[in-house]
Amino acid sequence: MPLLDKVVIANRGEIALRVLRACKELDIKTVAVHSQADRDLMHVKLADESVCIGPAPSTESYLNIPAIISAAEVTDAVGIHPGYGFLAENADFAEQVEKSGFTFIGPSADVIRLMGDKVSAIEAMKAAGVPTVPGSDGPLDEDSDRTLEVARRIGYPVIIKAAAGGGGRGMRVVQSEAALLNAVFVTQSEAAAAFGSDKVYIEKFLENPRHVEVQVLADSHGNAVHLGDRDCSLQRRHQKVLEEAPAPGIPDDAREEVYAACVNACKEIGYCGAGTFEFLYEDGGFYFIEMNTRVQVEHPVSEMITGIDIVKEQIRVASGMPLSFAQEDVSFQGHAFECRINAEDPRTFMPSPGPVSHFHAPGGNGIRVDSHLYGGYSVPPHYDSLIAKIISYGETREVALARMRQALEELVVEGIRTNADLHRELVRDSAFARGGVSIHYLEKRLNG
Ligand code: MV4
Repeated sequence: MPLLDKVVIANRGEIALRVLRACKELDIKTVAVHSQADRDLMHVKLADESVCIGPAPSTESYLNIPAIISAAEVTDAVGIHPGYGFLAENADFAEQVEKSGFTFIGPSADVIRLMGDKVSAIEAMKAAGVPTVPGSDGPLDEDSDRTLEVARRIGYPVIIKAAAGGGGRGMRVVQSEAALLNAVFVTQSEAAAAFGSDKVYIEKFLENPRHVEVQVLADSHGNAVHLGDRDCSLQRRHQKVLEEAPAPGIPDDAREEVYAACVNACKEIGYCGAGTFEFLYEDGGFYFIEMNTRVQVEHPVSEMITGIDIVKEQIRVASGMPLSFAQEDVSFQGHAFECRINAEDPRTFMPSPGPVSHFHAPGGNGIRVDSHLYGGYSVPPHYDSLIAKIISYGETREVALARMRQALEELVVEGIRTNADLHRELVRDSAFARGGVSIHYLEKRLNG
């Protein structure tokens, strides 16, 4: 079974460059599709062909499904890689790509849809033996007595979540029974307005968990593997800031048990491609919350500790080929960190676009920089503010962290404001250095 011959990269910035590099390694022709504001993107220059798909606003370009499919048609491409964000988890996009005769580089539209509805995702995972958060095990209905009963059974505090939400959108914590029914009503109304569905569910609210996620890869021949876990607890307003692999301090037996459940779930749901199982980890237990059906920003830390190229595997399995390795071939070695460098004001966190006068990427042993930046490039104001990912690897967590400290010293980004100094502080933070801080640590540190 041959690899796809030509791929449209339906994204921008660092991930578009990351996908282009994987295509080049696989000797696959590349088509960059870009907005009018993105003519100067590095991957547009490096791609074999490029097509302007619309004006700067992403609704008219990177979210413009007909424009992207037309670009595939006019360039005779055969596959479309969605990257992350934009259309990556849009089941209608995946469906239209396939119906137009192209290969969507990701799981089937049906699986994207199943995981997009958090109620059906949890149901599927629970059925496959993945540990979930105690909760309503299904959507809340009109029967408010049953709602009160569910909350009483699991115990307060509880959290109400929109089935169509995810990533922190459409949720509300409830501390006591007196506040429950009103909170359900408000969450339903907000969900109807934001997502066009008022479906909500209840979970026990875990007060001080870590965010630990499991990377998986699966092919269309029934093979599924895991690439270990990542700790993404350092976040601000649901935006991850600094990630690492593996998650520190997790007992081997707990880890192996959750890996086996994730791999089994992939087989049960007919998963194909790269995916991430998101868990809350508290008091030694894993609790599934969501599955992401795309390649993630932080995938490089898993690549560093396994030596596996996740994007190349995505393309292989989308082409109908089997994974290039089996679970027994995966050996986990060392530790990796990733610092997300954003073009943003260090105090207000507001985006700080504009021309980059100087850019110097760090280097040396164990340092990888995934960035589309170059001196003279101007960061457009229309998109996400991620401008670079600095990834460090070491045989031990301490070595990887020391390398990250030095890499951040070497980094130079001039002309725009960035969060580099925040990272320079975090890699010197004693609690972070010990490992295992919770999802609330960074915000508490910033506000305290
Ligand atoms: C939770 C939770 C506590 N208990 N669910 C936020 C993002 C979305 N993926 C799920 N989120 C949470 N769900 C229960 N039952 C706390 C969060 C949460 C969170 C989770 C992961 C990373 C950062 C977070 C920040 C605030 C709240």
